[in-house]
Amino acid sequence: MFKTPLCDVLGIKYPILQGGMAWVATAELAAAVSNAGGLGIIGAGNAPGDYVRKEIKKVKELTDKPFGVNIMLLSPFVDEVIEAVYEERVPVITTGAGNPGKYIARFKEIGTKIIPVVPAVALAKKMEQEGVDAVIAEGTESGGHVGELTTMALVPQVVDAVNIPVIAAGGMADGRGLISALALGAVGVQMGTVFVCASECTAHENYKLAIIKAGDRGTAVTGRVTGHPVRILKNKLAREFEKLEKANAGAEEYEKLGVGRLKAAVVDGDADYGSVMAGQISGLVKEIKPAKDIIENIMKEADITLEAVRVLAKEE
Ligand code: TUI
Repeated sequence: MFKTPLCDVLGIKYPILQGGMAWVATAELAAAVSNAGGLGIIGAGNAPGDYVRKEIKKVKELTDKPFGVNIMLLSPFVDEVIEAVYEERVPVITTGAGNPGKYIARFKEIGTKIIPVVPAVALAKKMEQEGVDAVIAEGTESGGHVGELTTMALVPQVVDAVNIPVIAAGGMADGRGLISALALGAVGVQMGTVFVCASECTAHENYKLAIIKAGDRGTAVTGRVTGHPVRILKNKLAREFEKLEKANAGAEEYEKLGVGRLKAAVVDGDADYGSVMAGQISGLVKEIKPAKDIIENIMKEADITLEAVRVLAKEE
């Protein structure tokens, strides 16, 4: 098993971050991933500051390893979440769905590592200028809120554009994915979908089973017209979104259809009319197992893949 420079930057054993998925990435999952040698991340999503503070305290009880909090910048509670994360001296912050520029200086003062998700080169360069520690280049293969570029196209372009560590995300769930990310110049990966199916993940079993049942064409991107495109598993809700699209509906109608749907999927297990956010790699996720097994399998397979690539690319 190997490590990369990212492991030293974050104080972790393996170069694997767990995506900070709203409702899904609770303290239990984050602690399990951190205890297994990756970086577990609590997803603040749209939760209020007090909820996030409690989750942070819970993680601190469950692990003595580094962990992170993902701040979803579209949240109405973003300022109180920032406050909670600051006061609790969370070691690593990732951000999603926007530009975290105005928060960076304050976190740098206290040594918090700040790692924004970027969907394009321009934002990556801007973030580097503002002093972030690394960026996560997330391709459109991801679940949830997505950009336009694929991981394959985005990661090497971001790697060439910045001089800070780049973490690849989107479309990876195993050791082959990890090695391909390193080949593109990334120093690690962030994976989400595969960790939904960790035993320690508190998401409803129906959510996990829907991912396990999904094949390669099992996801669709909804709500492009709203400016917040979201990848979910194809289900009855996805078909309703599709109808809105065909009817040229306005952003308000998407909003109305989507409100509360992620919680319905994750907490109540409504896999039909819930928003089952998941990535295109869902077809590769076949079982529910402990986070430690997921991570160790990825690392073992990565070693095997490296060797296989060497054999395949042997000089004549
Ligand atoms: O954030 C995510 N994935 C998410 S957030 C989320 S909660 C949500 N629910 C409904 C609608 C919207 C959000 C579910 N999944 N991934 C990271 C990510 N960030 N993907 C894309 C971006 C992004 C997009 C634009 C980051 C920055 C950005 O910049 C805009 C700007 O201001 O420059």
